[in-house]
Amino acid sequence: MDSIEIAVIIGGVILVAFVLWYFFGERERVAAKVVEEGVQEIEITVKGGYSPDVVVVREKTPVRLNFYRDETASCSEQVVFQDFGIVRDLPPFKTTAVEFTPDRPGEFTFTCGMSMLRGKLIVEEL
Ligand SMILES: [Cu+2]
Repeated sequence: MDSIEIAVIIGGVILVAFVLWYFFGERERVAAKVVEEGVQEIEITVKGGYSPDVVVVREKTPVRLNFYRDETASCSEQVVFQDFGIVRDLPPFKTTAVEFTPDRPGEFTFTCGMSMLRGKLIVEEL
């Protein structure tokens, strides 16, 4: 085997690993990114569920969750953060920002208006 063959084999292995990860890998637990003004921001797609459905943020730091509702199914027309007293309408095919500052660490569920779709907000201690 010369080095080109080895490189091709290694490339193939990496490609297969990527495809397996892409289609079957765990995709939960996405940490929000901290943008300039110190806001933790993340995009969440709403389509028969929330993607990602586990979002990790830090406490006592403003959070902006941008929900993009990619459907008209009435199930997802509201998002509810019961622990934080937040209810928001999500117009279809639009991004709706939900902003608040988590005041305590813990795991908090967010749901649609009927509690059918579920996601989890993990608030980590500072
Ligand atoms: Cu629902």
